[in-house]
Amino acid sequence: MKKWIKTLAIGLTLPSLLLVSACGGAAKTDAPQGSAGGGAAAAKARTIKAGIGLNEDHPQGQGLKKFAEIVGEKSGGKLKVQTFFAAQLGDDLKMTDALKAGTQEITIPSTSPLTGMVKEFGMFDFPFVFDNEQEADAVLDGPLGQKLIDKLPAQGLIGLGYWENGFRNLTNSKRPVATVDDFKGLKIRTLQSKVQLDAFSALGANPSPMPFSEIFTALESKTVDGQENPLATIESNKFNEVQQYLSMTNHVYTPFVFLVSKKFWDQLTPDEQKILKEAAVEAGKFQREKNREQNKKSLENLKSKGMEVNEVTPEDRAKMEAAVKPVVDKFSKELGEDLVKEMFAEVDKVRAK
Ligand code: TK8
Repeated sequence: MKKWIKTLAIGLTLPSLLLVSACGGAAKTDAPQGSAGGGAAAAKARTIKAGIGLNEDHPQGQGLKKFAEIVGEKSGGKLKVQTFFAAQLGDDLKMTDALKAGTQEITIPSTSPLTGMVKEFGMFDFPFVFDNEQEADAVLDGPLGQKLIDKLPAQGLIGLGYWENGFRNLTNSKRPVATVDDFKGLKIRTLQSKVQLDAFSALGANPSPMPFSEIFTALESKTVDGQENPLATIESNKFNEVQQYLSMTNHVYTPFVFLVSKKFWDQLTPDEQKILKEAAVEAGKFQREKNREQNKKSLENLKSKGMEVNEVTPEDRAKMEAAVKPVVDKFSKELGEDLVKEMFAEVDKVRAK
């Protein structure tokens, strides 16, 4: 039985953390097989650091807590998930890099900032691909979603499935945005993704990519005029306090991808891997439901908090779609036309039902 260094999860300095990871990944103990929780076994529980960018009360935070609960139950306390919220461990990219280094075990970023590692995730930044969550679920939980997950191990990452960030809507402090012309000159914070950058430029806006945790300050200081995120995120991060206008553009559906450090994953037994996989899938179903419920509530809450909400007519949505089509065509070639075709074919299958 491999001898494992037992580490204190709190208070380790980086050098000693690197020492641990150099010795073969995250701290691992050989808790006696089949031991129930409590007593010596609990003291030997392996701690798994899981961090996300959104708040504890956001559906992503609720999903992570559900994941931790399921893992604790299924492992009889031998696997203990330590949860960190609101970018306490850094933004999506920083946490993903920590997984690759083996100094953090789990994070659940949006796919967009990962396009520097798996460029094909950029397809999920194409505007107006999905009309509803059912179409998104079919693509993400189907063969195409798996093909992109299969590209993660080469990046030192294991993907256990997709959770839901959701349909993104534009907020800004200048004016209602209902037509393509209304985007003109607006400084909009975007995700760190070339597709998003080009799409907002094509709409006439001035895109400014930045990590999520910098958005509120950028809006408050008017460094940018607006941002775009799902309604639950807009509410739970209080963007309504610094944004007057909410446009129901629903312009992109962004997934979250559930990531595990490959350095850590490869140290786990098959049973432990099975527990994490099952828990990620079960908590993912819970999280999607919570997200959909919350988005409905958040729209009403944001209105009651004083945001001026405007819809986008189908005609104006069609004009926005036409404006970004050259961007979709350009990146379809760059990302792989076969994969893009497969995504649209999956969507058509759902629509044909
Ligand atoms: C949170 C981010 C956020 C995303 C963004 O970590 O950056 O705007 O929508 O949900 O992943």
